[in-house]
Amino acid sequence: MKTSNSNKADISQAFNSVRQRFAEGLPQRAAAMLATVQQKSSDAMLREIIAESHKLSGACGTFGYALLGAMARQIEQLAQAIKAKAEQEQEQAIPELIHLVQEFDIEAAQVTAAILQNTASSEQLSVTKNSIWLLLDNVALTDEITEQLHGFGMQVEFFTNFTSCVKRLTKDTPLILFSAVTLANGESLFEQKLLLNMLVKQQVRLMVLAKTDSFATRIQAAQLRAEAFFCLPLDVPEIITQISELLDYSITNAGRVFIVDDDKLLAEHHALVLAEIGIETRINANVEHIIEEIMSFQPDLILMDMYMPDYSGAEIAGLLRQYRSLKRLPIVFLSSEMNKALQIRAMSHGADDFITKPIDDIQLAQAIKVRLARSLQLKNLIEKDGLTSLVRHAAIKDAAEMEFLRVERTGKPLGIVMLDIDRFKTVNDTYGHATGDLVIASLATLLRKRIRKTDRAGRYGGEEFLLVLPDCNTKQAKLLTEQILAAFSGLYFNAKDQQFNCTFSAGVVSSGDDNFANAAQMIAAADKAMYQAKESGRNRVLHWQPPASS
Ligand code: GH3
Ligand code: MG
Repeated sequence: MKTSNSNKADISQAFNSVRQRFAEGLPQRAAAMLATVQQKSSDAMLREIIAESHKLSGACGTFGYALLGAMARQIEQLAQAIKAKAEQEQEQAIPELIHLVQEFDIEAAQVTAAILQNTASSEQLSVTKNSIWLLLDNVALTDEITEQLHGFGMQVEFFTNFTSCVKRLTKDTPLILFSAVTLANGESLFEQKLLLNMLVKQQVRLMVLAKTDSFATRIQAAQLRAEAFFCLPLDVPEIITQISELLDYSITNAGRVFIVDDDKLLAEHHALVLAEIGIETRINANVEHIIEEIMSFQPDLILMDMYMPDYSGAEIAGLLRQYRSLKRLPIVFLSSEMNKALQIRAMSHGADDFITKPIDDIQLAQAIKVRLARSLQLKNLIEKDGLTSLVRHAAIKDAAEMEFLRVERTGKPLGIVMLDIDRFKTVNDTYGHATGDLVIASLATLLRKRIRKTDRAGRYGGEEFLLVLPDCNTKQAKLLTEQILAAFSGLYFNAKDQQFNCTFSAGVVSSGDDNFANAAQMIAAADKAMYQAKESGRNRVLHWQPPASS
């Protein structure tokens, strides 16, 4: 009985893995079919389309992608019908065929995106909207951005005029609209009242592309709450980074608030109010353990009552500021208007701000939300690297040390991965530094997409990255890194009319592999394994082996 169950499990696992590989290859097959159908109409072209769509419709059905299967069948039938027509009539029917293949291409990208998210982590399953709409009339640019975004499993739709975008908005909502300020026909985004209203109502985040950089245009964009402003010539990696940042932020992070209040009921009430707007909270359980509690929760802001019987809020703020890693953590006091003198004293102890009581729930939530957003923004600017939006060397090392301390408390293994792009110098030398930057930014985006919410990724050096994976043993860390490697080597970059891809080498270690004294030793071990991966041929993930005892 047991055997047959485990057999079944094996078979279903194997099936899933094949299904996944099929899905991963779909976008490329769809893209190839699109390229074929866009060639000059000929019998050979049609035969190719018929053969490929026939194969795809069968396989899609087998693997449970019914819609894609049906779409492929439609393509096949139309191509058959066109092939049967006289040559002069064929020409007219081709646009419809191209249209069907384009739709297939978009749907295939979406299916793959969903699969990638499933394998990335179960937490990402809850992600519903991952879509970006592009409103541009520059076809080459649209293609370039779309291709990049598809590579990261994002869903992209594009529009070439404002009206079609408005129509679509009545049916669906993207997370982000990336729109040109003016179109070639003279229409301006700023005049599209209906569209702009819909964006506000549906809480779509707006990024704009202007032809030139001017104060007046920037102010107008700011009035529309555009969150990013780009000009020609476009820095595509920068756009991708900002889009992925906005997405990550919208999906995962409304920030965390740590509440310190001796009145437990009040603290719980505040926690509920903040939870309502998606902010994660934790209440200080024991003031004498406050440092440990803060270190383990990693809040983005502290909300503290100023008057507490045992210790004043100002004293506790002073205590927190003695810890280097807590020096920048914003502390907001709840205090009454009466006590200006006390407020000033609290400021001198390192308080950042006051929210004056009495305050109703909505005001409190709004007040915290605004401060939190600002604080996250500043934290990002300080800690994050501009090209990749990942935390920098010092911050990722700090994160590793912090997680290492947690291992001692929880006993759960910590995985550390060091990875470095292979022969990256050649990429720079062959395709230029800007393309090299694009490769780095792409790997960063992929890392962010592929790791769990509790994992951390940092840019350790130029083309070197560090992953910090709590509750992850060597085997799991290796598997994850291998999946990332497979996805990365499947990303194709275009430069100088050529297509190329890259690989990386990685070293993996887990806290259980040896008696490590700190995270720095684990990082050194991961680094060593990474160099062994380089020496043994690159494009691989090796785990650290303790030196053979003599
Ligand atoms: P290996 O497979 O052994 O890692 O070879 P490699 O060529 O990747 O390694 P090497 O260390 O010789 O070269 C790394 C290059 O990465 C050198 C450096 O100029 C480049 N680099 C570092 N940071 C950046 C960056 O931010 N952008 C770009 N475009 N290049 C960078
Ligand atoms: Mg390298």
